[in-house]
Amino acid sequence: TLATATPVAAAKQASHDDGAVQKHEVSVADMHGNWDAFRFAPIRESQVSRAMTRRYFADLDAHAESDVVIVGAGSCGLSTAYVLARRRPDLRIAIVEASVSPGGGAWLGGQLFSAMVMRKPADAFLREVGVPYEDEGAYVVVKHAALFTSTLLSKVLLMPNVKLFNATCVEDLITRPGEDGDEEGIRVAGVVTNWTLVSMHHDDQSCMDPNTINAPIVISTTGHDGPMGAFCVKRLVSMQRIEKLGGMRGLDMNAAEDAIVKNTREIVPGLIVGGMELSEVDGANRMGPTFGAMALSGVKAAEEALKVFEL
Ligand code: AHZ
Repeated sequence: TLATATPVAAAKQASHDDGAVQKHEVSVADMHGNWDAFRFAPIRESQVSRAMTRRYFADLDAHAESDVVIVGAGSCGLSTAYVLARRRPDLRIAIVEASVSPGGGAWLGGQLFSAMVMRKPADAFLREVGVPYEDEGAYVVVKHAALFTSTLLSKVLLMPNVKLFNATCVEDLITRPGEDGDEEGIRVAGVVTNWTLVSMHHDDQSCMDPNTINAPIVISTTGHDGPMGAFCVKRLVSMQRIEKLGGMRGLDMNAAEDAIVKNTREIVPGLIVGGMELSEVDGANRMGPTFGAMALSGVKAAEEALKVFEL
């Protein structure tokens, strides 16, 4: 008929047919020695586009109102997400990561070396996540930092209550007036986001307005200062909510790791800060390539957020 000859009708027919093809499951073993007969299940290009865009826009829609936004998917942000999402599967958690690749600085142990060191008692976190290590007494060693990051990342991504928006950056905070007559104060009530490639071009393109996510709790783990790092605390300074940053101090592994975990806290109502972003607020030392404080700062940041939901 004329109707089935139109491109749209043909596309509908193709997607109907594909549904039938997908029901037949083969094993990899079935393919051995059978390559002449090999072919992929047929597909129409629009199906690929729709499979991605439908899910992405449904996720954007659902997470426009989130319970928690985690800014930055480095070792601290991913550890935070793991603990929070496991403890409270009912919370809707959005992770916003500026880079295409989540993981921050935790794909290598330090410099260009692959092993990752964690001082005890952070080995407890590795056991909980299921990352193997060698015990060296006061510290443990994961044979490749990428094993830590990929294992943690895969567990976080499998959780149904977590959505990672990568290649997306937080470019501002949503704020509300402070409570109970605190005229100077503010409460953080969510984040302003944009695709990172768009954020990078605000200077040479005309207005490309951002998106928003409302959430009662934002956990910022954007790392120490750098091109993108320490984003949320730098914004608190520019909006005159904190006077100035302490500035990250020199390297002292012993002082730095204890301080980062102990100081992980709600800096202004609605904004919890963890990981190396904190060193910029407090003027804490850096620790270099030892990652226990990042994992346990994440555990504490999650716990701080849980207090709010358990009120
Ligand atoms: O891309 C950043 C990285 O993946 C991301 N990020 C930064 N600004 C962002 C923004 N919006 C969205 N505006 C943003 N994402 O945040 C992530 C930070 O990860 P990281 O590994 O840099 O920080 P961390 O605190 O999780 O781990 C720090 C690891 C370090 S640094 C250090 C030292 O310098 O001595 N030692 C350790 C263990």
